[in-house]
Amino acid sequence: MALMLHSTPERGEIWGRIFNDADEAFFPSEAAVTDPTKITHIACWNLPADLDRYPNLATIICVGAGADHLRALPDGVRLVRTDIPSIAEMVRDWVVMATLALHRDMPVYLDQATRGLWRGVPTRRTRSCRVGIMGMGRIGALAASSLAALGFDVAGFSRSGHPIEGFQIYGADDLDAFLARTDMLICLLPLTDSTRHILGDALFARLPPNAQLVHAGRGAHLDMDAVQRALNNGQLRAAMLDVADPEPLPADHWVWADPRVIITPHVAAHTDAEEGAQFALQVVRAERSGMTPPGLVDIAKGY
Ligand code: NDP
Ligand code: OXD
Repeated sequence: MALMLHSTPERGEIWGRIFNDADEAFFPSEAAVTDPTKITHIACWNLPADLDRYPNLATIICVGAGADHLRALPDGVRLVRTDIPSIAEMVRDWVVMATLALHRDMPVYLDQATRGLWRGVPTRRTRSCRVGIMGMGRIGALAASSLAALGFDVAGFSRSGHPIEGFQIYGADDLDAFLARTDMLICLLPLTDSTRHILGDALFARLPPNAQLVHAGRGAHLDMDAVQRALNNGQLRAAMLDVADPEPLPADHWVWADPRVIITPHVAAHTDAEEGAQFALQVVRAERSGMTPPGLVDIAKGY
């Protein structure tokens, strides 16, 4: 087995050291591969241009936690997403920051700051805010615990509705009930055929008026025009987004000028190079011993 990394030279150097220490075959770039038949694993965010070059390719390892953009692979090639604690922890941190920022009216204060306006709005306790997390996987469950520890009234929504101790979990059939009790909607879903554009008019209309949106999933979960409509008709009070449609967001997009939206440029998490390499090593070794690799994507489910 041999792994090729399709990334930056800096990451190639770090991965090279870790694979070398572990005595596993490693190529830091496409240019370093002289015999493509050796390559069984490719680790990347975006696929190399010509996968046909690698006739013995068995597994693509996405270096991020969401692998939606890599699902169309040649028959028989497996897809693994990087499932490491630091990614989940970084997104959890961003979500806690965003939830507190909206709960404590930061969009209002950031806007007032541009006009030198010193004026307070009423402050509410966290326990009066019903948080609803769409996507109670690795990241959603971690965010739920942290927000609950801050006093927020947290519930979750997942495809299966499988129970998570300490939280009321709504399943796919209970979306209406979940939305009706949600003042602060947090989206941490994977992007699949069933979740594309889920954050649209129909969903916003089922939230209580003046709800708020925190979104760190994928840009294509959003119908951006519907977000603007919901802000204008009072369905949404404010939103904090880490992802957008499209990315990068054009400089003349309405979002930049709207004080009700705070946006960061898809930075909730970055994959630590060392942890990413250690994870890829685990994948290679699990597959060599005939075990299911960690982070294996179920292509039929879409995540
Ligand atoms: P997981 O696969 O661990 O969890 C996904 C969750 O979503 C599960 O609870 C799953 O339900 C639920 N789900 C999937 N489809 C549906 C659906 N149609 N309806 C309702 N619930 C659904 O993913 P992670 O927690 O690791 O990551 C979630 C996403 O976060 C990633 O896919 C990526 O898009 C995004 N992300 C963003 C980052 C950023 O920097 N902004 C960084 C990392 C990730 P069930 O439990 O029943 O399977
Ligand atoms: C990821 C991301 O999926 O950075 O890890 O979005």
